[in-house]
Amino acid sequence: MTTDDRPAGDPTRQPVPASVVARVDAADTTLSNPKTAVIALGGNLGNRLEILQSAVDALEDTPGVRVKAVSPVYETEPWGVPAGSQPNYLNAVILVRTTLPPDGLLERGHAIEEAFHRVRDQRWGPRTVDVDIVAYQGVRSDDPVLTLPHPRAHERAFVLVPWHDIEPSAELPGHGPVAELLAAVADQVVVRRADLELRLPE
Ligand code: PH2
Ligand code: MG
Ligand code: MG
Repeated sequence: MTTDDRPAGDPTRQPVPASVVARVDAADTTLSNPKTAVIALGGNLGNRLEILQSAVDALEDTPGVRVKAVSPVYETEPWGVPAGSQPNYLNAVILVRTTLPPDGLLERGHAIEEAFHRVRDQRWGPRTVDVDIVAYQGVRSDDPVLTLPHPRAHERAFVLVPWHDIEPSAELPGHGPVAELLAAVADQVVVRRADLELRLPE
């Protein structure tokens, strides 16, 4: 990059410190090098479909995020909690291309959850919307704030089934092809709701 766009004789021309040049160059590289991320959406309170669609739209409205694919919508039995203790979920998976780093994408997901008054008073409690980063390119990280890929994605039909619909060749880093993981979750109840559809934003 150039350090200053003013001509050489211009008295207002300033040298730009090398550290600043390096930072701007790094940002340039990220901007021209978007990554693919897989995001799982789910909710079991309120107008579930409308809220999922609003979450999709809010992600699309995020600078540096483009929604590339939305899966069919599934009605799913709550996983990880006693049967009958919570309403059923609607779940879907979307693919995005993004220039945001994983933590930036996570932050945006949390902001969307907050916009829908998601309450976090109980682990796996009922919620209006949950925005989970399932995978971010091939990244593997055991950071407890954002573990990648999502540590429970491989055992959840409500993630694997819709993901497989929109990316049949998908691989879950560390676990292998999604198509092969499906067999192990075949006992979980996920029902495709052909009458409910998410729109891919324009
Ligand atoms: N999310 C959970 C816990 N259990 N069950 C279903 N069916 N769908 C979910 O999205 C879900 C869940 C925690 O994030
Ligand atoms: Mg979750
Ligand atoms: Mg979550």
